[in-house]
Amino acid sequence: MNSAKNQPPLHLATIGMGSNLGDREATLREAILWLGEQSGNRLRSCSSLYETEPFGKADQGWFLNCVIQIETSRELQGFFRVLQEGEVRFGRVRGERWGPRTLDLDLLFFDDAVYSDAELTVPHPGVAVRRFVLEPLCEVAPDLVHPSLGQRASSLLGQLTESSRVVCLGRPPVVLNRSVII
Ligand code: A4P
Ligand code: MG
Repeated sequence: MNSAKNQPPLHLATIGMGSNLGDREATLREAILWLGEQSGNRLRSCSSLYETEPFGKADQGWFLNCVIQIETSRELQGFFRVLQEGEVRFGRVRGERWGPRTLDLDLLFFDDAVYSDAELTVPHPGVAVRRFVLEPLCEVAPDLVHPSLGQRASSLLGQLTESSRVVCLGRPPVVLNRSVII
């Protein structure tokens, strides 16, 4: 039997999810369940679904977005590889930048890591300027402090001037089983 002190340390990953192709809600739901089932991972929180106007490239369908948090014993790089695998698994076809996609998984935060290489930048550079990220983020973690800006998610949303339309649908893509969430 493992004692607590033999467990690898847990990290908290915050992920922005988006879809604007196919059965958007089913894709988000299945991807969330899959991420939570991967070894070392446990789903901790999940925002409502948000129907959002496309940002950056207007001539495409509206997105469904949400933000989830996963506790993980994986390190940053290993966790990011799982996200990339999830994008492939759920049918993401890489096309034009900011263009339509069945599933986009953006690693918004990983604890308070500040990191950048050719593949990965954390916090995600778009966090502070995107309403489709900040609204669901504030639902699950309004007090989360952006490690390089030093401001809470709720403050970033309060200061946001970006005004694309974001409609909360009032229901999450998955219902958390509270009995397994500490
Ligand atoms: N990458 C670096 N850091 C990260 C990170 N923290 N999380 C790299 C995820 N990926 C990261 O991403 C391009 C590269 O970013 C990858 O190779 C990865 O290694 P991509 O997903 O291939 O390309 P992309 O998504 O088309 O471009 P980009 O600039 O990442 O776009 P975003 O930021 O993902 O935005 N409007 C609404 N309403 N809702 C949306 O969800 N999404 C986008 C895409 C545009 N407009 C949107 C939405
Ligand atoms: Mg992306």
